[in-house]
Amino acid sequence: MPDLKGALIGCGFFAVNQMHGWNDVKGAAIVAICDRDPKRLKIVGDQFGIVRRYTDAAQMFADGGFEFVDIATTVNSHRALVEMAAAHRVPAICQKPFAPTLADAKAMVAACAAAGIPLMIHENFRWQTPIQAVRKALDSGAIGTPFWGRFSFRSGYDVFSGQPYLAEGKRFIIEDLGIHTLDIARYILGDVTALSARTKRVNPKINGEDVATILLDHDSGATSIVDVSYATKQATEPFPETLIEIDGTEGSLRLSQGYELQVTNAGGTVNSDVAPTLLPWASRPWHNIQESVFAIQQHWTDSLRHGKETSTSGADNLKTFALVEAAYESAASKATVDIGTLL
Ligand code: NAD
Ligand code: 89V
Repeated sequence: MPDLKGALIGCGFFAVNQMHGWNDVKGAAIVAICDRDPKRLKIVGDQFGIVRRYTDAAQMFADGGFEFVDIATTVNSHRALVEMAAAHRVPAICQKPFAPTLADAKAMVAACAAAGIPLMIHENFRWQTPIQAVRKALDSGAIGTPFWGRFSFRSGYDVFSGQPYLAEGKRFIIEDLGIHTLDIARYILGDVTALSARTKRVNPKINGEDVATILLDHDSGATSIVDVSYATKQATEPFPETLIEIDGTEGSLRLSQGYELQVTNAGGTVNSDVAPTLLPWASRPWHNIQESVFAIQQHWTDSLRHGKETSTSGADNLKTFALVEAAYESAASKATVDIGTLL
């Protein structure tokens, strides 16, 4: 079967990882790129040898010749670009965060459903090797039924030099990074019924919150904590590792710094190394994220070829995005938010 032809919109900081990922994916290839900034268009076009280049997404869609689009722009353009894809009946991947508001995200899901095209949110953290290893350990029944969890991302890494817009928005860590951690909590312990949150801004040079602590009630009856910080200076910087603790009826599981997974039950304790692969184009410490970019893009390609729903479809990701909205609402009101009222 020939490769699926794709087009990519947004040739910025993160898209370079996506372009490397597409080079490695079996069954798809990028044939056209678009960025409204001609400098970024040239840098990425030259680096990856893409001849078809556009500064206007509408023109690229009008010219066509591709079977899916990968939207790698920042959040404010997501709705217009996904709706453009829907209008042209082109299956779409959209980077996280889904949209500026839950109402926009719902409209995007509705537009794609009406057009009959798949929509996947590029929510890649659940595709990281260590997170997949945690999922597998739970699926094996090694710790019985989980009743408590903690999903923790605490770092002092300077994310602002690569992504200066992160310092500018009124919202920061929940919308940008907590969104991944909340998605991991859903992926590991299931959907969430209610949530309460507290936030803080520690770094005086940014506009949004850089610390958040979120308490989640899961459908299953489990309780979990999602705690995220970009204001935490430690002896060994863990960026970009998500650390996980799960207690179950038959044992417990700990994913600790250095990508070590420990599973304990009546049979004893098993330690394993669940470190991500350092792909040839990747660089530490980003390799954990970079490998998951390749993984989610391969998943998209396989799903599109076989007509299957993706793990992080638009419909699925509404349930993660609702947790983001709920966390901001709860932090402002100090009340617990019922997730069902948002969906
Ligand atoms: P960036 O600002 O470096 O790049 C965005 C690019 O999109 C820019 O070059 C800009 O000119 C272009 N662009 C914006 N609107 C456009 C439009 N309408 N048409 C054509 N081009 C347009 O941003 P970034 O850091 O690469 O982030 C992009 C997205 O990736 C964000 O949503 C961010 O949250 C997400 N991101 C995801 C991960 C992850 O692991 N999933 C990591 C980093 C960033
Ligand atoms: O993954 C992300 O969305 C990135 C970072 C890891 C820096 O938060 O923006």
